[in-house]
Amino acid sequence: MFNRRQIIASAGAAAGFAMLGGTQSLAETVSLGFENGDRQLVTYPGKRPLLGLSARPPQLETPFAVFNESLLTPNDAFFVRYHLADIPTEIDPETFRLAVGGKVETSLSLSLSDLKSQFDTVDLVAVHQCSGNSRGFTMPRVAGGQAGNGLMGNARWTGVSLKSVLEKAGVQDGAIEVAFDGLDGPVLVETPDFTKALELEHALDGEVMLAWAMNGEDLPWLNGFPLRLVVPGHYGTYWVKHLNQITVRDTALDSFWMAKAYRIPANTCACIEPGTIAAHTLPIARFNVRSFITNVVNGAKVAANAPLALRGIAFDGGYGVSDVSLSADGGQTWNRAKLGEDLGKYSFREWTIALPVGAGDVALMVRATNRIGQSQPLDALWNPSGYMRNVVETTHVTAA
Ligand SMILES: Nc1nc2c(c(=O)[nH]1)N[C@H]1C(S)=C(S)[C@@H](COP(=O)(O)O)O[C@H]1N2
Ligand SMILES: [Mo]
Repeated sequence: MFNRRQIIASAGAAAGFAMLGGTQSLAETVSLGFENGDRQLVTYPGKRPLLGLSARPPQLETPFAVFNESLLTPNDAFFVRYHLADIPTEIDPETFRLAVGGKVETSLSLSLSDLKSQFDTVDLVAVHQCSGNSRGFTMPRVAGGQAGNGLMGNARWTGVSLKSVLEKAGVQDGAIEVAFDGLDGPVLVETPDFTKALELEHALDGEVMLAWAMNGEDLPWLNGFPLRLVVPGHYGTYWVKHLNQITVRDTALDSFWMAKAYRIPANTCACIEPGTIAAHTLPIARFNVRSFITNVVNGAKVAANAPLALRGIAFDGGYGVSDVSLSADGGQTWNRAKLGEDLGKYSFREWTIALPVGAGDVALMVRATNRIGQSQPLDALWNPSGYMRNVVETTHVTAA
């Protein structure tokens, strides 16, 4: 399997295009439903045709229909996001090493087989979502990748706990943070390298993982082969890909990606009046609650005056979804959906319902609540980066 990966990578490097540019398929265009939301389907190594957002660096969005296929998002359909164009095109999994250093008793240099043999292997189903998922729907519009709802996915991650690796290295007194760096880098020196940090307590919570597999297979190249950080319930920006360096720190990391980017207004809604500037900001952290209908799309024709079979997904930042309710009358009455199999508190939760609908234009709304009572706003909130969109989603159908 490793050999196959390396060949894919070297073929990409040789072609000079395949890894970084992908191939465009059939000039097929998909509309995401907002201004400038037309996307071409593009094909990259290890991926089925996905919605292309940019080529350098590669950014690929999952077509929404995939979320109706299965509760676990297939590896070849999983979204891809990078910030820096210099992404690795050759990695030898035999010589790959993870360095663990900084404020530790013993610096470590771990191969993949060291990770697999020296620590307990753990498994966790968790949603991975970019902070800017759904940004393209933000009104008034904001700068940044104009994404539909496809910068998310749910997978079973396999690896070791970060805690076990940090314990082996021995964290020194006075340490406050753990920083992470991957093999990708900037093309221009002026662009800052992509580095992120977690507070020490979070890094030691036993849930943050160093993962080498996704849904039972090696990580796809573009999702961080051969090793990535998995930070359950937290936005994708912390899920550092091609992870090769962990540094325990006694000062806060003030990299561009911590100090300037991925920050939200420091209030409970993470929102401000459009056009204003937040007085105080915080690093983005846990997911808020979201839910989607997956089997019926905007513009669908359905039977009038009959129960409509709906299904979809809901998730939150790791407290667990406790309720999903739907309305077919603009939010006046809500009907409780039946929750499906529980794959764990960090997973997509499936729901189903037979929802009575009337006739004519019907607005279907879905709203989830989690175990600590967090839910979704009926009116969209706004922040200048278009992060954390979680408005109650409305699907317009015609019942005839
Ligand atoms: N090395 C590296 N890791 C990274 C990034 C990056 O640019 N470089 N982007 C982060 C962001 S913002 C997101 S949303 C996720 C995307 O992960 P994926 O491409 O596997 O979907 O990776 C994170 N980890
Ligand atoms: Mo992201």
